[in-house]
Amino acid sequence: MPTEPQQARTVRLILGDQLNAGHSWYRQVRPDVLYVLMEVRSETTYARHHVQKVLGFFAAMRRFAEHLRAQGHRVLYIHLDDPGNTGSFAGELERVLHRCKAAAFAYQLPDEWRVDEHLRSFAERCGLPVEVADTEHFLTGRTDLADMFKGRKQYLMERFYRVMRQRTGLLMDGEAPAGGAWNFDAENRARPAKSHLAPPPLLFDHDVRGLHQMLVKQGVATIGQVDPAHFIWPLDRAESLQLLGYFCEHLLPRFGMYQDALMPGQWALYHARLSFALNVKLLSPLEVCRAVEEAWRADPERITIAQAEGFIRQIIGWREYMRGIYWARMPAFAGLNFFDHQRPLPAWFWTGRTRMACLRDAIGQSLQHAYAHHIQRLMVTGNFALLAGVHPDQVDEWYLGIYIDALHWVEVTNTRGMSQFADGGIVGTKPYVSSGAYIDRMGHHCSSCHYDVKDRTGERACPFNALYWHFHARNRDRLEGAEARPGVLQRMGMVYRTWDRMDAAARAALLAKGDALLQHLDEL
Ligand code: FAD
Ligand code: DLZ
Ligand code: SF4
Repeated sequence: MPTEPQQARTVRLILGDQLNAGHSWYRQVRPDVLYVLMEVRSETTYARHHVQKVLGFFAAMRRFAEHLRAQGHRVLYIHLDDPGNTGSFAGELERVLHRCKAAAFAYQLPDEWRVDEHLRSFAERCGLPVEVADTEHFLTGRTDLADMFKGRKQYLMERFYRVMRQRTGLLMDGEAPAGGAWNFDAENRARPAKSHLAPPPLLFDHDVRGLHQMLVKQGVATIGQVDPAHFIWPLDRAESLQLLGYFCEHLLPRFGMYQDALMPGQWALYHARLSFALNVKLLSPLEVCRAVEEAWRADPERITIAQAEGFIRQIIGWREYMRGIYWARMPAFAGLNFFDHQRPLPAWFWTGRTRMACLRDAIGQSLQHAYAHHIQRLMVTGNFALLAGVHPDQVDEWYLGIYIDALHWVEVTNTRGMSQFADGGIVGTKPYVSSGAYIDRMGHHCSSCHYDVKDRTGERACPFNALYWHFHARNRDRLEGAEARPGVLQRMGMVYRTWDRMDAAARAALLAKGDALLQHLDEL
């Protein structure tokens, strides 16, 4: 332990994703309370994280500790390389409580099931009175979604979202949705011209070389690249607010319109890149949505309702909804494998070395920046992994490690649920899969790809094409059969009608091509 023993009546633990300066804990400076933040080995090893993710968490935690100290709070910060660091939350807590002769222990509800279990079991055996506080971050409680849909088969996101709009008053004109509709998705999702250039992403410029050296010295195994002299992610609240301001000013005007676009080399397009700041709670979801609503109300000509609504839906809709699914369905959710997929992830997911231009770009930038935008995650990497029949454990492992914003509650629900349909239709009503035509329609990778997006079975045929049909053919029983939910069945009908109308030779050629691709996934 780094400092002299500090006696404290109460020890309050702050986890790495609980950097919420607005929490009621900090309203009063209390000399009898010691706040503890800890860098521990268990958190650097539960997934093979991107190096920028570990740097981002540790650097933001360190800044938060400084912020609390500057406010007059007593803070103990445990570094990963402190002598005797036991490497786990429970191990360090035991030492701290003992050294401080603490009379009580408090923590905020963790967002991850794994950490929740770990701390609950520690709390039960620590022999002290324990207080568990809310994080005061989310707009819904852990069980709100489950309560709302009690007795129903499906959790309908659109219904949940409307309730959230009413509850928060966001984009509401009295009882009615602003602009006369709840959802303006139909106006979104355009393809930019090939020459279109989005404003450059706002990058910070932190020198985290000392921290990086420490990780290397400690042998923390990571993936991805970093320039530690110029670390780009926001590390405190002021920077997070700056990123939010930049988004509202420069990106929001076209956010919805180009939300699904895929542009070679433009790694963030009109996306906010606020997920890290939100997930570690440097920003609150409500303040982000309010800023966006304010920007729209101030200049509705430049920022149309479709842009603001499209963005706010992601946060008070999808983000809260995924959290609700997580707490309704964990721990079983993390083991679901509806299609019984068993293949390993192609090795090039870890290097980006593939001839498929869309995947090379999405994976390459993920390794370079610890970030890909939603449609790359869903319709490029996720789409490919699902069509290729990769085991969802391997898909989850990749997504949980590679993104700076990856925390289990929002990673597993998006990956196993929305993207891999391994939940059989809890999150979505049909698998998010597409052939190459969709990727071509939404962007400009295909024209410079080794493969031909228009070809389905030739030597250079775009692999997405045959794999798309192979996926539907091999999973027909599951998708149409008794196991499938009614909503799934309805939505799959059109695909199977098209398949059935193809002549037998075309179907056979697609299946043969699909088989061949599946046998050589590593060579694509
Ligand atoms: P923007 O596109 O600008 O959206 C704004 C905000 O909306 C995001 O910051 C995020 O907080 C929220 N949001 C948007 N879509 C979702 C969604 N589907 N679920 C939850 N919140 C959403 N998001 C994570 O935060 N962590 C993850 O580990 C994660 N893993 C994903 C894995 C897969 C396979 C997929 C398909 C999506 C995943 N997402 C995850 C959701 C989404 O892709 C990211 O939140 C988004 O790309 C973050 O970038 P951004 O801040 O620029 O988002
Ligand atoms: C992601 C992460 C990492 C890499 N390291 C730490 C850490 O050392 N200490 C810590 O408190 N939190 C860390 N985190 C975040 C946690 O793994 C975890 O995801 C959340 O705290 C769960 O709510
Ligand atoms: Fe991706 Fe296929 Fe287009 Fe190549 S041709 S960029 S693999 S969709």
